[in-house]
Amino acid sequence: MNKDVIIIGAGVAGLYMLHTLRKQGLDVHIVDRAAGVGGTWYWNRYPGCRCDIESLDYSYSFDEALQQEWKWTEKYASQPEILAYLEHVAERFDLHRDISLNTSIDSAEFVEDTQRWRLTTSDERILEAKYVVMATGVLSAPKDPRIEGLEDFEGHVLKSASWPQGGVDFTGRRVALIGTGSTGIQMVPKIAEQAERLYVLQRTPSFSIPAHNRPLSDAEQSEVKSSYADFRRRARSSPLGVDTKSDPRSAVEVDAHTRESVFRANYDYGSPMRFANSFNDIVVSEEANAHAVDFVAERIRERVTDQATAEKLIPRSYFLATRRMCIDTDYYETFNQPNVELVDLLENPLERVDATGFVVDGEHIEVDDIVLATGFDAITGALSRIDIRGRDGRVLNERWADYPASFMGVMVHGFPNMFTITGPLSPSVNSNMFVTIEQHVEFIAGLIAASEGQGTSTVEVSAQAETDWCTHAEEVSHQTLFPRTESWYTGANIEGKPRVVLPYLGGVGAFDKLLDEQAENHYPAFEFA
Ligand code: N01
Repeated sequence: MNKDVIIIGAGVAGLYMLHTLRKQGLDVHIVDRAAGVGGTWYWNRYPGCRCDIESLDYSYSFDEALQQEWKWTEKYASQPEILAYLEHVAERFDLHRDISLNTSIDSAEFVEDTQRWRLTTSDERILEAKYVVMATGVLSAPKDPRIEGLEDFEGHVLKSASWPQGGVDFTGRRVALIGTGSTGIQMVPKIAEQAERLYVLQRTPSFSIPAHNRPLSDAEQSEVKSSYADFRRRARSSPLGVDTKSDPRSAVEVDAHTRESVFRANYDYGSPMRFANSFNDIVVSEEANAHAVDFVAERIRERVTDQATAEKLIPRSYFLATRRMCIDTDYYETFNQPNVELVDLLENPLERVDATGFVVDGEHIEVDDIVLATGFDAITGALSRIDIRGRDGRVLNERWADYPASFMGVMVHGFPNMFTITGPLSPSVNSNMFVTIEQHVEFIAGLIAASEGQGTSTVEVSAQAETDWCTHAEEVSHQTLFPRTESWYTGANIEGKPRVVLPYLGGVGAFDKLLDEQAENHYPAFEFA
């Protein structure tokens, strides 16, 4: 196969990239290791899986007819509904004819002689293209949790990010669930509905607030759709890519009554982004953050009957919202059920798994199934699993061994004609991903058009522009509490990964302006050769 552009990944990013570049008259093809389109939403089909960004926000804005015609059923869409939406998009824009599924890329090499990329699939086929776009996802490389004895377990080991297609029936089964991030928190109530006994093995607790998920009325949808373009514009110029206003006041400066009522209103609305933006200093001031922590801790105590369990469920080792804040449906209440038990691994670490169960504090507990909700090697993980070699044999994994340098998450110096969608140091996971994916896709399409318009062989970000961006992203992150938290945002969940705040924290709106400035000024950060 020899193409103008090969895109790796048929998720939200890859599908829009294909559609956009095809409209520019380019010969484009997507490869994806999955058997269907949808990316993250193809793989993550575990019980309770749904989005934590509201449906009317979490969708493409690029096509007016699409956004008018598609009807969401709930405030927060479930995984099957989002997958159906992405499948609809692939059909509607006739994308399938340029997608190869069940195709995994092992390596990608920039060949100096031809100035083209040479990709090798896992079944040793060669694909070539002038440009390659990595639409490989930010939460698509599951972490290996390295649990002693897991390979000896004779029951089922189920992984959230590769859940069996037909679902799993836990009726009458004893289940151990490991991991209490967004994924674990969504699964716990669902598994507890069926399981005879559910052990929730928690190392670090999460902050979670009720989602208050509900059906979306026709009237609500019509209201947004009556001026959808304006709604999208506001989202794109907002800090997090959603059309919500943040309170301009400091949590420390308002009086206690005001503080409580602002927190209460956002908590009752049920949106982690709104709650984390209750005041302008929640993620920059320790004191402001402590007020938010106190408010949520009190709610956890109200929701859990057994107060010893409640105390274990309250996070104490990091600042609220510097790890992804969760939303839930009855997560804490599930611990009031007699068939559910919290196992606090901070108090008593998981000693090992064996053929029939797990051992904690010297006690062996028998289970039939182990569910892993242990997270991802985020943002750089999917790229590091491909052997990527750029100019002069530069290896991306070596380049990123100490620091994941990138210009705005879109390109790495030394890797000409290779683009990354929502790569490191772009807003990515700290935003509404649909918005920041659209930003990047449109920017890359413009850059490729500029390159093709000039008849150049390669386009590459300059070393200086990349260094300047990394410095800026670091400076911004150090104005916040994020670098002081151990999380997947900072690479701390993966052994040996450099500690860097991976998402850019300067805001989606500011980021959009900077991308526009590049385009308006003929891409000063890039060298065309
Ligand atoms: O992963 P996580 P996730 N032994 O990394 C624990 C998005 N998402 O899949 O922190 C025991 O947050 C680990 O404990 P610790 C969203 O952006 C969104 O839940 O390492 N425990 C932690 O508790 C989210 O943030 C939605 O101490 C081990 C958990 O596993 C991101 O995906 C839904 C362990 C991993 O939590 C990732 O969420 C789902 C071990 N060896 C996901 N290794 C929505 O939109 C890890 N853990 C709602």
